[in-house]
Amino acid sequence: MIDFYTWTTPNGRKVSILLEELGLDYEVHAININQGEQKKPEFLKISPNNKIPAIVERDTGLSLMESGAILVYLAEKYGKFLPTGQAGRARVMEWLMWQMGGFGPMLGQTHHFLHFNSGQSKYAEIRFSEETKRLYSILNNRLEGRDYICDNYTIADMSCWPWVARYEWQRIDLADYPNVRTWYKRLLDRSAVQNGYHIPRNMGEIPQG
Ligand SMILES: N[C@@H](CCC(=O)N[C@@H](CS)C(=O)NCC(=O)O)C(=O)O
Repeated sequence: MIDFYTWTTPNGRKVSILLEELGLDYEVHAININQGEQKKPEFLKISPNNKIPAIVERDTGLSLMESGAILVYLAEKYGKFLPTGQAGRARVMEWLMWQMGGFGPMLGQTHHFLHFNSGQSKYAEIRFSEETKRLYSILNNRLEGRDYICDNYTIADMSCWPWVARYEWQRIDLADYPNVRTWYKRLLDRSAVQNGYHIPRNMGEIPQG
């Protein structure tokens, strides 16, 4: 059994999608980051960076923060969605790191400056909007002739998909990135992705691309 601490955000959904894909038993603990619950001392013991997502494994007592680390840990432990061969594993790690270091953080800033605080800073709006479009182009190029980001469906796909699900907040028209759109819809067809999206609570219809 895994205790899963999360909220209705892309970083949380990466992990809920993997938990669903693996069919694991887990208990959801909603941490309302809009009400500052991530700053409570009891949560700090589990997540030293005061952010969701985090997991605690009941049988081992292991607690982990950082969505990328959680994805790698669970994929390795259950032997799915991360190749064991050195080259295949490296390729998935490459795209997972691309998501963790670029696609997620930059799009997160885009949400702040274009969606939540539009009009506050023209400079930031242009900077993050341009970078968002650049990153979508990179993903679109990578997906040319491919069903998934790497050779098979992996944690690299699961890490990027919930960020693309917020394309409206990013003022992105997926028609401009046809390979991303086809891939987005391919994953959207998976019941584990749909179930994972609605953790910790149902947020209405998932953007259809
Ligand atoms: N690099 C971290 C980022 C986690 C993160 O930014 N979580 C956000 C929600 S998506 C959060 O907890 N924000 C609350 C805050 O910043 O106070 C990861 O991938 O797990």
